[in-house]
Amino acid sequence: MYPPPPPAPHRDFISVTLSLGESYDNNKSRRRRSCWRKWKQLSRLQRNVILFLLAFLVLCAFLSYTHLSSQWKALGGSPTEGERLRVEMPGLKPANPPVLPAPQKADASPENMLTMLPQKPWKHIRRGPPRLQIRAPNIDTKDGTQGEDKEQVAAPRDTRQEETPQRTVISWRGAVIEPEQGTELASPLPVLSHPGSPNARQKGVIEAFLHAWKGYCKFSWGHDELKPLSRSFSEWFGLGLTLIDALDTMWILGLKKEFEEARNWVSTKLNFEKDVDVNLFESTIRILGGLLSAYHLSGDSLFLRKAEDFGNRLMPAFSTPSKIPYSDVNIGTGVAHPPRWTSDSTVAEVTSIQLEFRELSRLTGVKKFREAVENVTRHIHSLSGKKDGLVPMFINTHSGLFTHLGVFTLGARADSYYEYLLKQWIQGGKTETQLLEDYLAAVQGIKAHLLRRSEPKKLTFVGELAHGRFSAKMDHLVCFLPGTLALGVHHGLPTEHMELALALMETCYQMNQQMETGLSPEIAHFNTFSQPGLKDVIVKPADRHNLLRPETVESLFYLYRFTGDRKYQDWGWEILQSFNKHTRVRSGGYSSINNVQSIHKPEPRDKMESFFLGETLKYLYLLFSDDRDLLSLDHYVFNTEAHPLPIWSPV
Ligand code: DMJ
Repeated sequence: MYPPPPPAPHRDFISVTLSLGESYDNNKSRRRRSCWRKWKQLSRLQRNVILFLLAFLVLCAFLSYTHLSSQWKALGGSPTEGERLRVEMPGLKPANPPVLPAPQKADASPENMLTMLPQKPWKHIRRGPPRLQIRAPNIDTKDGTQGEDKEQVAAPRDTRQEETPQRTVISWRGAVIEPEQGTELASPLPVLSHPGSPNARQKGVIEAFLHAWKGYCKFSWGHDELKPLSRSFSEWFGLGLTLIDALDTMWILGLKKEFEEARNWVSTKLNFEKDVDVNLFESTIRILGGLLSAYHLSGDSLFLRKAEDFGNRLMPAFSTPSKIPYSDVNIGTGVAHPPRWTSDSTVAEVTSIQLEFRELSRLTGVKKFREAVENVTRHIHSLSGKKDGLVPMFINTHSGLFTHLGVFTLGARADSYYEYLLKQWIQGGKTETQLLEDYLAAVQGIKAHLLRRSEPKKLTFVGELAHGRFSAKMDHLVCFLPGTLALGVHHGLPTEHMELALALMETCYQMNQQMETGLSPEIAHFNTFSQPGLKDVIVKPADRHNLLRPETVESLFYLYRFTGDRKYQDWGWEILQSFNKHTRVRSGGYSSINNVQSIHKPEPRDKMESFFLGETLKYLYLLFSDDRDLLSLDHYVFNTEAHPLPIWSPV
């Protein structure tokens, strides 16, 4: 009924039969016979495939053996687990690849794809040992005869030891910046051993300092600021601000007698149990910073005790809904508050107290100091409202959000945010990569949005941006930037930052040099159009005052340290002479002036700011030194008030 099935096509199969549980028969000849019978039953193709597989296995076994034995010989021992795995699994990557992993993405914009590798060191500066004696903290070396508090502070502990910093790699525009290893306590604490006799220019600074100090001692001893013309004083916090700000300068300049007298005042008269409001930022950078530096340089634990007391009194400022601190705190009552007209704080103020509180934490072992300020850093790191790393000028203490969005400056209210990103990264032994990321992003933001060139000299300047509109206005405060950029390059950041530093240094010098008095105005505007007879720097009547600020000479100090170019010393010398000519008051002290464009009527304002002694004269003295180990920048980082703090030693 059905057609017969078609003949089956001929096929060869390789069949593998696993016969489990077959009983063992000890009859060898029977087993041999049945194997042979089975072999004969296989087709030719089946037999060839089996023979080929066997030959391949033998070859593999032989090759593996020779490779392994040569590796063992080379290592002189048996293979490690990792090596065994790599032999067995050739695709496995080595645990420690000899090259760094591909740089992580920092900014995907095409302009940021420029290659920066390899990092060329900028005219390498010898990084010798610091000119410091290393000795244990001096627990009350002073006699304490004036009834000072003899209570001992807890021995410095390294709170950071509890953490093992992660070794991560940051990339920026293709540059790979590898953080250094973790940090350890810089203990025993270093003490400055005073170097040989000062040179002629340094003597000029000492003379200026002593003249300023004479006025302070005569007319305002123990008060905040000297009013040199009226031969009196002004109070801001009522805490001997100038005296504390000047302590480490006296130590560095070798003014031992003056230092000793000031130290006695701190010991017997400085009392923080006072119903007085202080500005958190200003008092941190000047008082806390000043006391910590005095402690490090002198080794006198009095200063650390005072610093810890003061730090504790500032802590209520951080008790806000957002943990972004209020601008002011009463150190007697512990009541903190924002300014009367707003609940905002200034961004530079809340981000430029970290070096000091972190150091206080490290020295005392009290974690809350560090935690409070690092909360702020973390919060701002992840906050929106920035423009390519540039931050707005205000932040709200309730919401924790930036306010007054869209206005960007490197001047007042934002300046030291950028400075402290870099300096904290350095302080912490270059392990905190978020700080570095933010700093590098900000430098790119400056380049992308704030740089222009003036006419006729084509000076590079840093302007401001307000809601997309560029303004050719640059505060003298911005002149911290060349020094900070150069410091970054010294610590391994892209050498292109140095090009910008050199250009901006020239600009800051011109801001002084193009004025009749040789002193910079508080704010400069730059001429960006080519018009005959116009200079690069234009000054508006309201901006032509000079407050004896340090920023130009601060940057000159860094630039001279890193380049060795003596023109920077010469520029600093010119500026010191201009201060002497136009701001010096005969009876003692120096005064800020109203008009840098008039040599006949500079109009003294009758005030000597504490930073003239704390910063301006200190940076000038260091600028004129040819000893790179005098407060070596590999061992110290200066806070924004020029108080040197130790870099936590790399392990
Ligand atoms: C100082 O108190 C500090 O340098 C601060 O960062 C800016 N203002 C003055 C000096 O100009």
